[in-house]
Amino acid sequence: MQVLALDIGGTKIAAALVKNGVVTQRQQIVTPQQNAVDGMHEALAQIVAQYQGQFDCVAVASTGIINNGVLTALNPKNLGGLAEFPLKESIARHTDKPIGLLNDVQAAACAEYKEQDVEKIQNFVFITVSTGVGGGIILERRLLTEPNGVAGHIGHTLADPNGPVCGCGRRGCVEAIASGRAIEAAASVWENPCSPKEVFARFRQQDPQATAVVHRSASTIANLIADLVIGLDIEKVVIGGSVGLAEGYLPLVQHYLQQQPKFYQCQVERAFHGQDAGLIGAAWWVEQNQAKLK
Ligand code: ADP
Ligand code: BMX
Ligand code: ZN
Repeated sequence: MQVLALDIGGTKIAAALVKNGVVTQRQQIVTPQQNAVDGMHEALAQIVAQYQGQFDCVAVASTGIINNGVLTALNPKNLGGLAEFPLKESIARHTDKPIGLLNDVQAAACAEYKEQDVEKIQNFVFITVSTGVGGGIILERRLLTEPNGVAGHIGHTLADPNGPVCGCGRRGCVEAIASGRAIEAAASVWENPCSPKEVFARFRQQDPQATAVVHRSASTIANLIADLVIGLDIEKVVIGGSVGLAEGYLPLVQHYLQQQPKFYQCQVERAFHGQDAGLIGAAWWVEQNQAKLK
């Protein structure tokens, strides 16, 4: 089956054709931030038009809580203020093929879990450190999506009760400290402000300010992993997203996790599929779940 896969993140929208896990005709655009609702409708219309006649179904991995085809942002600030969006209906205006949708990180978790030795690993989490921080949780070899699509929103667990207020309204979420947007906010008030990409470049040159911010993010993610391991008996964690995949980040997360007592530790690896995990996972998940497409 030829699947048109979309991966909608807070920073970028990727689209491609996926067949048997192979990605072709991949393209990427910037996620609309101004006039977010109209911008999203237009972006989806353009993407579907470009692949018209080449796919049997559509698989969408999207940031936000995805339930009954509707995207509800837990953190609307990640999507230019867009709080609720009729994702399925917007795409269905341009195609009569079946459309399946799930959260972006839940999708990526499927793709990455498929690469594991599933005989050995039954409890698995994929974490993205990207615009936000998200998770996809696989327990007893099954992805958690029911009943409301909320499972895996681990970026909104508590990291620091005195930390910054998160875009979701809660104070001190992991996302408010560790995400790309959190790094961007920290670096925006420096004497010499810069982007998260540049923060990492400075961190690799041992700049103290950049080092502190990157360490704070990585240690926060390590604590999150420790909580998941002790709460859910997670055997392995895979990390993706542009921050998660940035050179030097994963070793730091591993370093901080190794400082925890033994029962809190697990194997932590980099995403095998890199930036394509969401696309591949969405296509796979939709093929597996055609009967109960959300
Ligand atoms: P999305 O959230 O749309 O899935 P990404 O995974 O690319 O997209 O994450 C976007 C976040 O990562 C942004 O905050 C951006 O500033 C940051 N970022 C992008 N490239 C890099 C990089 N090379 N190193 C560190 N951070 C990066
Ligand atoms: C946020 C939340 C999650 C999402 C995660 C990573 C919104 C809009 N998104 O915690 O649903 O999975 O970010 O998303 O509330 P990304 O855009 O960083 O890939
Ligand atoms: Zn939050």
